[in-house]
Amino acid sequence: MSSEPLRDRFDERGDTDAPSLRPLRIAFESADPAAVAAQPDVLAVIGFGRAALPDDPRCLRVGLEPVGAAPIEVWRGGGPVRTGQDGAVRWAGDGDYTFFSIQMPEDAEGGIGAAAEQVYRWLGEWLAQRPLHVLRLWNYFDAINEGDGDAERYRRFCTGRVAGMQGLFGGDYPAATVIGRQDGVRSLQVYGLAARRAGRPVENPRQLSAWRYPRDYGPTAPRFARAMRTPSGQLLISGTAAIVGHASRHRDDVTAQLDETLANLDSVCAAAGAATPLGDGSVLKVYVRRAEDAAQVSAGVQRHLADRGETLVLIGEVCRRELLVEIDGSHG
Ligand code: 3EB
Repeated sequence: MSSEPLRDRFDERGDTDAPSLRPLRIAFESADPAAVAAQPDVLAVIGFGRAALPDDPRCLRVGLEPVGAAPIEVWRGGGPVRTGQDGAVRWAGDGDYTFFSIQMPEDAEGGIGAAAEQVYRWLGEWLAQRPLHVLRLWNYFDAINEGDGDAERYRRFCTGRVAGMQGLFGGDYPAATVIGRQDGVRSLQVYGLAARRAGRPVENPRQLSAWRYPRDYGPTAPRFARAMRTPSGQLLISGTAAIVGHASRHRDDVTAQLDETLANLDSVCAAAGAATPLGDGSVLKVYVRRAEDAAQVSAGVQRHLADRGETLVLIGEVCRRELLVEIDGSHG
């Protein structure tokens, strides 16, 4: 057990008029995870599929299969980084930014809903002790579309998440991703980025805000912002798919879904007032439901980015069965 020094606790709370933080550096790197984790400015090393990672609060293996050789995702702060574990929460922070993660096995009783509730309750308790503002959350679990109607695992996850969140974020939800793994491991993985100052949530004018989704999509609407502008001006973009308004578009047509997804990404960048279009300075994760779509989707994304930016393609299941592709990432 460890905790932040008092100096950090009494640091100013998020104040958008105050000078901004330095940007977090996010990149995909092809390097030995242990060597990277040993570098003093590294906040997070995220590996995918069968990656072997050191047992360290900065390191997290996500059981999503990469397409082709998988790089690691590396976050670098201003260093030096301190690490610790408080109960179920593992963290690494440099005073400006904190990477945190929680993994929770789904026990037989409550399953995914109870796991989500518990994880978000723990997260809330941990945050209550710290002057941190959550900017971004990722949620990964197995078999997201299993179960019919309101019994679908994603819908049960959404209900448990809201129960556990309680008043956690007020109305300013972090940007988020929820993607299903295909690894058969019944364990919920939640990780995120918090900062010493608050960010500014951004909505997408092409999409209904998720917390306003109608009942058709489940008893508990998901609560997340379409993107978060960080205190340094970077844009952290939520999982984005071929949804316009609240409706899924282009059923059974992965090419058209990709184009709609890219239009949504461009739209959220514009809404955030991004200085440059998607491309330079973009680091994107592309989730495809079917491995056979990977090459075509990857090529389509590269074309849209004019071969700039960095992309990683992963096999992942989107929370609505008809959706074949989703993209998240950072810009700037
Ligand atoms: C969507 O736009 C697609 O439940 O937190 C994307 C990002 C999606 C986050 C969440 C769900 C979530 O509704 C799915």
